[in-house]
Amino acid sequence: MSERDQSWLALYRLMLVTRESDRLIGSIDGHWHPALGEEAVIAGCYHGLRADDAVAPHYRGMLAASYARGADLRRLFAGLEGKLTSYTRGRYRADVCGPIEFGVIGLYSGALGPTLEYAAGAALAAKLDAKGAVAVAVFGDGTASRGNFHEALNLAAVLKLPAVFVCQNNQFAISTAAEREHGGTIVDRAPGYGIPGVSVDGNDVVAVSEAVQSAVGRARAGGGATLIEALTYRVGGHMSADPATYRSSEEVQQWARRDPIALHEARLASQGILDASGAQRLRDEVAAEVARAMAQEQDDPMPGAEVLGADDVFAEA
Ligand SMILES: Cc1ncc(C[n+]2csc(CCOP(=O)(O)OP(=O)(O)O)c2C)c(N)n1
Repeated sequence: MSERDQSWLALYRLMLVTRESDRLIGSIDGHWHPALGEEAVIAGCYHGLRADDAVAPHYRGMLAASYARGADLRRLFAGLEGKLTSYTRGRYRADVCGPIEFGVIGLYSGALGPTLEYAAGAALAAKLDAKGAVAVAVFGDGTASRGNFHEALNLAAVLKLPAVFVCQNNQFAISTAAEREHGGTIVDRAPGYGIPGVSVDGNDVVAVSEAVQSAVGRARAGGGATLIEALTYRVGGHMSADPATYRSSEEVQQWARRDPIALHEARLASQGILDASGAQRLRDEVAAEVARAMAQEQDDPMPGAEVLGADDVFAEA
């Protein structure tokens, strides 16, 4: 199988893990933030990076990003419930904070925006290290209206940092539609910083992956930062318990018809890479993997007071 075909299959699998985890968690947790319809942006951003690259994922997709970086699904699920077996030993939520040992930067304060600046900092560290590592920051369209966006992109442009900024534009910030969030488009801001801006179909996983990989290659080669806007749509609610009555069902249906997983399945089939029965096999395999991880985590213990009060949350100076 060619390298391209392997990569397309890996993208497909990652989208399936994202959706199946979402489905299972969302069925028991009304506060979960599902990424239904946005899987192509998530898979396309985190596939194909180096182990020494840093990522600062959008919170909607944090768990899948952590998985893509090599984190264990059972331990990630344990992090949703504050279990001892989670990466932070029950001391931070895995839905907003991925494991730093896999180069995943989290929303440590819970505020949206600072992760763009953390990513710029990681890119500066990578530049000083001079080993070709990059930082990829992914953020929502609502987050792009925060001042952090400007500060991070300005710094990355001025210092020619190896950074890739990807707007996971799902066209909503909770109940506020994109046209009431910001004027113009996100990508049109790139020339203002003197960096390239790339607009991509966020429901086409191959298009997203190619755009990210091209920007990553440019950053590795010393070419500096890129801003990518991946336009998609949040088919689910802001949270799994959100009925999302602030938009028409016609609009939702229109986007649901461009389902990123179905689109990629059709491509894999038409290129002779994976037929319908192969796709079903992979779906079953992923569903079993996700269900097994969730079942195993249910038996994991909670941390005791000695763990919750421990001071190993600080790095050695
Ligand atoms: C600084 C800050 N303001 C407000 C919030 C509350 N909040 C949580 S999610 C969210 C919507 C963010 O929209 P967007 O960046 O487009 O991401 P999406 O939820 O659409 O994926 C808001 C306002 C927050 N976490 N941080």
